[in-house]
Amino acid sequence: MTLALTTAGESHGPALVAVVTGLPAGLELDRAAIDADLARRQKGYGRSPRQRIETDRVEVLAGLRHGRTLGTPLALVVRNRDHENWAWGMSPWPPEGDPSGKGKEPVTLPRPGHADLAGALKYGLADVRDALERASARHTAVLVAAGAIAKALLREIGIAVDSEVLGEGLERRIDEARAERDTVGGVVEVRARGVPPGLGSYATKEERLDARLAATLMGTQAVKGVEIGDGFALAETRGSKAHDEMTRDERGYHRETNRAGGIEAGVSNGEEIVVRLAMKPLPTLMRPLRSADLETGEAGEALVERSDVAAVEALAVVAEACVAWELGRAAREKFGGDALGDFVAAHRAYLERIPWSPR
Ligand code: EPS
Repeated sequence: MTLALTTAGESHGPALVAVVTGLPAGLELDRAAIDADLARRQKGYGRSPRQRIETDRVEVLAGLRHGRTLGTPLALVVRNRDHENWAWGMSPWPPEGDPSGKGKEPVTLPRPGHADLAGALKYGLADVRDALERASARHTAVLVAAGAIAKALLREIGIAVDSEVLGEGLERRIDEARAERDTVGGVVEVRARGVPPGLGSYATKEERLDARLAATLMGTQAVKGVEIGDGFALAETRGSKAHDEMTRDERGYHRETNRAGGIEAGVSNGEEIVVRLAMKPLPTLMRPLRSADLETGEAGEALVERSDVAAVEALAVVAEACVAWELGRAAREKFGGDALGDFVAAHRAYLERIPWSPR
């Protein structure tokens, strides 16, 4: 038994969609809680004016009855309100009538740092828009909706996931970058509390929890680095100072330090899971970088579009959702169950067997 997620949707198309499979029956979903995470993702300093157009809300088309999961595929939709401004340009079917609105003209000057060039070459596209629309981080809205559902599942077994942006002076950095028509990135940290030892497995790379977290986070737009626990700093540390000594009391095993970030050998060890990720500055610049035209080959300046100066606070919400999703998936693998009660009971029985309890 595992969770699976399939998504579709373009940034200025009609909607973003997701199909979630592998949820137990009987999980209560709170629409307001999902929408609250969608709203958190839209906020943050330095976001594009696009966020004044969108008010993201989840719609459920299948798999839910009276707020409880049926144990069947759950179909989610988040509409793109901006689509009405792109109705001709992003029409799924051949558009009718004269060209109007946005997206009429083909984009032929690829932006360094975006999917534009690689996408156009790979798929044989004459209009870069056919690549950038799906590559856009707009897609993360529906990942946040799926993550909010994973958080509801994890809450049933006492696991909580949260996130923050690390570092000082983000607003000042954003103001300075905006004034110079530039963009910034940043570092995000995600923590998960209450994760029991034993999620993930050292048996294969595919099962290793650290590898899975790294993959889901690296798979998120603009992420260029991921570390678990002390990560890169461990390379400079002696073994005697790099590992987390164990103690055991009436509540079971515990560590005073957590340099491993809660994962050893690809398996959660009962300490807090700590993951950090580095986001590159966004590639759509108001003072564009050098490029060359796909059609004519002539030198030019890359596409300039409305964009965010920074989206690092949004990335924190997305990363939190991705970590929750992956932990939810690992928990489904370990505890199984068709009914929510089976899942919760398997978790309880496991905690009765092992010398560990949440702190
Ligand atoms: C994005 C470009 C901008 C962002 C977008 C991601 O879109 P637009 O060109 O419509 O202003 O606003 O992010 C979102 C719409 C969102 O909801 O996060 C990109 O190129 O990745």
